[in-house]
Amino acid sequence: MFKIKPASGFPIEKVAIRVAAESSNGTWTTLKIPEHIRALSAKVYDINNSYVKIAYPNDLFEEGNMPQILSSIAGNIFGMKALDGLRLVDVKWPRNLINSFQGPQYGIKGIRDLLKVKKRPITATVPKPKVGYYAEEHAQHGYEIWTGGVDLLKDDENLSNQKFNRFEKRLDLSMKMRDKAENETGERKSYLINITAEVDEMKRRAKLVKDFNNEYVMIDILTIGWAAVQTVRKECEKLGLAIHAHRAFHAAFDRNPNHGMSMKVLAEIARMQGVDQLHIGGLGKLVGDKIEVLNNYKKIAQNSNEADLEVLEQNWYGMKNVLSVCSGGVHPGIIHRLIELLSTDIAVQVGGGVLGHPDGTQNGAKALRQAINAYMDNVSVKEYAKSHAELKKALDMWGDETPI
Ligand code: CAP
Ligand code: MG
Repeated sequence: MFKIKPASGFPIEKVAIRVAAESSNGTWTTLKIPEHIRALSAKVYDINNSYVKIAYPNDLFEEGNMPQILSSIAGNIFGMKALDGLRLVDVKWPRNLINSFQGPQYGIKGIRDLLKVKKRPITATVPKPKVGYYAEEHAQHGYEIWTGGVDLLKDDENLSNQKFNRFEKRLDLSMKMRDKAENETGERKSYLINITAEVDEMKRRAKLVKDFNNEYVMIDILTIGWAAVQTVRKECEKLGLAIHAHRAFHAAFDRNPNHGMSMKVLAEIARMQGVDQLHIGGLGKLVGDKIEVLNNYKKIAQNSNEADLEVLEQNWYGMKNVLSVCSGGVHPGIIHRLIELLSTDIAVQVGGGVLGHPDGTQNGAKALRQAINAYMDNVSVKEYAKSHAELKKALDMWGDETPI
């Protein structure tokens, strides 16, 4: 399903046909072609105002090759002069293509089993500032985050192996802190450590992560590219590691409602490529309204979804689901909005809303966990804060405002 804004003077029907042609096997002029090639042409089958649906013959696509598929349905067409705007709104994926990708190794159930967290939302915290801490400082924040009651320490998207914080040293020190935190709390703790790099280097780092006994790697799926995601997924199958997918760069594709592609489509691809958890928006400081976040959730958390104005129905044919991570300007005072919109089957990722707590990181982590516990106990955060000092301080600081 595309949304097309024709260039002036071009009727939508004509532009729709050009999009179908350029994204399948046509070109700018008419060719005399044999019948078997004509059978590979895409067809415009529905036009509803600016929404255009195009059907593609299955044989156009190479199974298991996402770059090839996207070079067709999300390739040259975005630059056509016959249109001023083109948005890939949604894709209905056929069974054979879905089955040609690995999909998630763990899925929500696998992640919950791994962390031994049955029902409540899973929690994660990224130390802020994003980059700059020495490995020792980073690991110390990790210790405070974990012992404050958070499940997952997370790296920021632009922290990898800089000279002030080397990957292996950070991993080593963090794992020592993790073991300590697990002993002290009696809870499972893990680390979303960012292995984002060139592909061979990512494989090397993933192996290190396994050697140091961690359960997760984190990758920036859009800056590394889909083929690289697929390679990491294969590597993680061998190593038994779960994948946390950060989506930095997504807004370059999905922010303009009249151009690019929707986050839903990116999320669908991420599911096929096999990430176990994915950022879908947090109704906080970054773009993405309620409808968008909910649709992202439906596409990755459910086994099927129904059609809507900007949504095509989809059956996932048994492919595992993906844990939705809500992040970006989230703090204890606004978490309940995410749970109410989606469910408790999400992960809540909070950086500034923990590290910015007036009484420090560990108390910030406690406040985050208390906000989750309040929801699970069916008590408002305000009420819960009366008997929980850390939460009270967080609410005094940030109220229930959404940061911009
Ligand atoms: C959040 C975050 C995440 C974004 C990603 C940041 O920090 O670490 O990367 O949330 O966006 O760098 O902004 P805060 P999204 O908790 O301090 O805001 O989840 O929308 O992909
Ligand atoms: Mg970040």
